[in-house]
Amino acid sequence: MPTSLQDFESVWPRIVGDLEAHCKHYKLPQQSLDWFIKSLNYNTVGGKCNRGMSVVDTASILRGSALTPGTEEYFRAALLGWMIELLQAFFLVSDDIMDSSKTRRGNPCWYLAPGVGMVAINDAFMLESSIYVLLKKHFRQEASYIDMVELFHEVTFQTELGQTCDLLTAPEDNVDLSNFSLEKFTFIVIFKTAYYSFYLPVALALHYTGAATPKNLQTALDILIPMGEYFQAQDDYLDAFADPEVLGKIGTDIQDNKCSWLVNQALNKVNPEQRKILEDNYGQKNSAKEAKVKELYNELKLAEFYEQWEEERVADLRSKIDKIDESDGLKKEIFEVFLQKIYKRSK
Ligand code: DMA
Ligand code: MG
Ligand code: MG
Ligand code: MG
Repeated sequence: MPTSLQDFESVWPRIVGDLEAHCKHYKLPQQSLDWFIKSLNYNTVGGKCNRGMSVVDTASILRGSALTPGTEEYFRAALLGWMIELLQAFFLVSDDIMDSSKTRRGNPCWYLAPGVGMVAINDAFMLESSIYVLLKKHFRQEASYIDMVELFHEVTFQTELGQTCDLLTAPEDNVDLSNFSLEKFTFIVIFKTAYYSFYLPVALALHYTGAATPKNLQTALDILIPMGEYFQAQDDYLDAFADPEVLGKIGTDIQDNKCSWLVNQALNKVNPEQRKILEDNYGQKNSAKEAKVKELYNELKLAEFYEQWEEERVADLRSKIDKIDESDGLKKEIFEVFLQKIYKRSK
């Protein structure tokens, strides 16, 4: 049985308590402490926690029985999961500023919350630094400590490379559709999403249970990177086609001139007149122009095309999972459970 969001969230107050104690040790003035705790709760809690809960679920599958909520073993696996959620919070707070987004998880983006503004930049840094405070406090004595520290550092760097490419391929003042390509799309999504969202949870669980080897980490990577690629294509599809009320965020990719899955597929399908519509309307901060692009997406039947493409990708992932050799310490179930969580998601 996978862990429940309720059990996973039940360990969060203890984590906030640890970070609070660390700040109190430095005699941080109360107003700043209250601010930090408010930012921690606003930005880290309230999402689906798929990434974080996957650490617990993967650890349970690896050891062959579910970790029991309330035990120290559960707490430590969940703590590693919450560190991914902190990393995600750091990325999202800054991503929303850079993407000029308005809402996140059904609430105003943190930088738009009353009285926050650009303090959000420092708040993002603090969310990231919190990971290493917690890792040191709870895992310093473990043989896998330095592997976990290096893993967080490397995955953070990879994500930032992805964000760099995402942002530079989407200049605000220069819409040039010939800049886009599926090759660039693939680099962007693997780096900005797949490493931290898919590889990191499983790699952490392998380190946590002491089962990590160079070989099984590589096998995990070989499946989880394409799974993350699929997940970000889904994110791009939902950006234009999902109900923002359900998704919890309002799409910005068209107005932001993003090299998204949808625009790349559109470019493959357009005739010269349709390409002109894209050129005249893509990448501008204008909702009437955004609506014209969406109209073209409908004309090109991109939603239907996406659904077909999704089936192919999922079939391909299932066949990759099927070929896993379980003798090197992995279980097919880890990847099946992960795929099940995202297949045909609506948020
Ligand atoms: C997501 O890119 C990547 C990171 C590192 C946050 P995105 O801008 O498509 O995400 P979202 O759609 O959630 O703003
Ligand atoms: Mg964004
Ligand atoms: Mg972004
Ligand atoms: Mg998106």
